[in-house]
Amino acid sequence: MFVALDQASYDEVASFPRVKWFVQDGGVKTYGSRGYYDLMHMRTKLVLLLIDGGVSVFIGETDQVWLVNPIQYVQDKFHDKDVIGMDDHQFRPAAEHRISCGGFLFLNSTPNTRIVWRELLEVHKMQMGYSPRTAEASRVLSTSRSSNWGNEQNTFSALMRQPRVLSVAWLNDDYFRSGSQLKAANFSLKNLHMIHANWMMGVEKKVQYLKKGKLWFLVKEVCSM
Ligand SMILES: [Mn+2]
Repeated sequence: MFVALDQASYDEVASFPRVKWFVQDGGVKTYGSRGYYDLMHMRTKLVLLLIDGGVSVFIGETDQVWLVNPIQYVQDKFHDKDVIGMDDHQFRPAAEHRISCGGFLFLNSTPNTRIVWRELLEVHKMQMGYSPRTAEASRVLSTSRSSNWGNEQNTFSALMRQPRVLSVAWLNDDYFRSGSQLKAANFSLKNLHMIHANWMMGVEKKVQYLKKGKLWFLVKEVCSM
C-alpha cells in the first residue's frame, strides 16, 4: 500500500492500493521539523492499526532502491521473529547500540510486537507534546533538543533494547545499507540488496547520489508506475 503525500504521487501509483495523506497546512516536512515528526506520528498510528488487525507490516520509503525483494528475503530467513530491523548508523556498532531505521522495518503482527508498538505510540505522544509525560516515558525519552527531538526510531530502538518480550533480528549490513554508504568514496554495489538514500536532505541530493552510485533506473518513457 502506498501512502501518498501529494496529488502527483497519488496519481503516479494509481495501479497500487493507495491512500491520500495530504496535510492541509502544507507546512515544512524537512527532517527535524514538527511537520516531519507529525507525519512520523501518523505513520506510527497507522502501523498500530494494521498490526492490531493481524496484518504484518513492512515499512518502506520511496527514497530506497531495492535490488532484491526484501519481503521474500525476510519471510524466508526470519519468519519466526517479531521484528526485523536494519541498522541506521554510518559505521557498524555493537548490537546493543544499534538504531533501527524507522523507514525500513519489518513488523510481524505478533502479541509482542503489538505491545511494544503501542508503547512506542504512547511515548511518542509525550515526546511530541500531545500528552503529558509520565516518569516511565521520561526514562525512555532523550532529553536532547537537537534535530532528533521527535525521532520515533530512536525511541523504538530504546524500547527494543529493553530486556524483555521482543524477538529481534538485524539485517546484514553488507546487503542492506544506509545512505551514509552512498557518500563513501569506496562505495560499491557488491552484495547490495537495498540502499536507503537517507543521511541526505532533499530530493535533488538523493537523486544526485543515486545517479553517482549507478542506482538510478527511472526513465520516464520506459519505466512508469
Ligand atoms: Mn527515507
